[in-house]
Amino acid sequence: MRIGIVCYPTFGGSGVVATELGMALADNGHEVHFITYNQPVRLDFLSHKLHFHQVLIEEYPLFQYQPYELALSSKMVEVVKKYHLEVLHVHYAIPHAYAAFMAKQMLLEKGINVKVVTTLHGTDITLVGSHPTYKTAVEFSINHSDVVTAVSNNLKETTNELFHVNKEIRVIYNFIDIKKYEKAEDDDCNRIALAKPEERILTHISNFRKVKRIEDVIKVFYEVQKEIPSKLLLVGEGPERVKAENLTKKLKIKESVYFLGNSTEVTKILCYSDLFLLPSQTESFGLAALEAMAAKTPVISTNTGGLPEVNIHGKTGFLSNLEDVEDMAKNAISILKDDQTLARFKSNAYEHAKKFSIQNILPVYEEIYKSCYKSR
Ligand code: GMT
Repeated sequence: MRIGIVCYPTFGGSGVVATELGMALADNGHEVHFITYNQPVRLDFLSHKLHFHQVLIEEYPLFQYQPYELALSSKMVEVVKKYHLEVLHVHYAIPHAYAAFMAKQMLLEKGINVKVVTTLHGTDITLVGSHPTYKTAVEFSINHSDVVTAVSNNLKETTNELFHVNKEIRVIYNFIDIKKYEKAEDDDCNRIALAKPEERILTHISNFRKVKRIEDVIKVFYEVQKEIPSKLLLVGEGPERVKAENLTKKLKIKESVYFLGNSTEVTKILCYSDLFLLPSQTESFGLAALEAMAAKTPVISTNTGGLPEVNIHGKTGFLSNLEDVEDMAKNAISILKDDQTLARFKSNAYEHAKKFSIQNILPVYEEIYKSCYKSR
């Protein structure tokens, strides 16, 4: 099929999922067209099956805010017409679902019936989408999508609680390509550069926004390193980074914490890791936790949002109440304290991650696209 994918091209989970999905669809013989303002960070190659169309914004002094939705919907119309796309799959409702609705209307006027699939990712519903500023338009665009999917049962329930949704939301879990993690382990998993052999490595990866509670990551690590020699790797960039750095200075653990910035080499970093920390205020799914598990890294997380659907308490890691740093630290120590326990959790995490393999998820999206195509 010929599919357009609209997403944020950044390191955020929704962009990563959209990009990995697009690449897997192209591998499976579909023609995929990414439509966004930059080449997605994980899109490392283009081919005759994998295209990228940049949405350019014309700056004009009258505009205090540049009208991205207008430029995006015009680009969608152009690409659908030129490449005869059958489906537009938009990731993250704001403003992609709204722009897709506009594109669809413009195309209908020309006798072209493109179908719109909207995937809800989390903050487009929980933190941003339900805000009165956006709520009306988000609800409208969800209700006018041909198919709506959510990345966890929890996100589906939350969407139904916060909005008047008049259609069934299908839950399709996020996924990983397990082979990439196996390859990283074979290739370059050389942890010696980061920690001494007797030290454990704890990792956190995120966009360093408030919702991630980076200070809790540092506080948990602070408790752990008192009992177990260890290092903390912090991957990502964002507004909370400076606060995090200051806290490491205050707690006098600066030398044991490495801020690695944004990275496209997440699989390599994860293969060094013994434990992943995700104490978020909420996560619709927690793709970073799943990626960690695919790299045989157990997870200490909160029990908020969709996290209990990904991290299984006592098996792949542990879940704690929000802000309960003490419990998280206690659980972390219980996993890291001896090699046997750590090996058991690592193996459980990996086995559980396999259930979210792209091989299981891709056919579900393909079936949705096909049903859209048939109903044109
Ligand atoms: O976590 C973020 O702030 C980024 C955000 C995004 O839209 O890229 O992530 C959301 O979508 C991911 C992919 O579906 C989920 O794994 C994350 O849990 C979700 N983030 C939140 O719900 C806070």
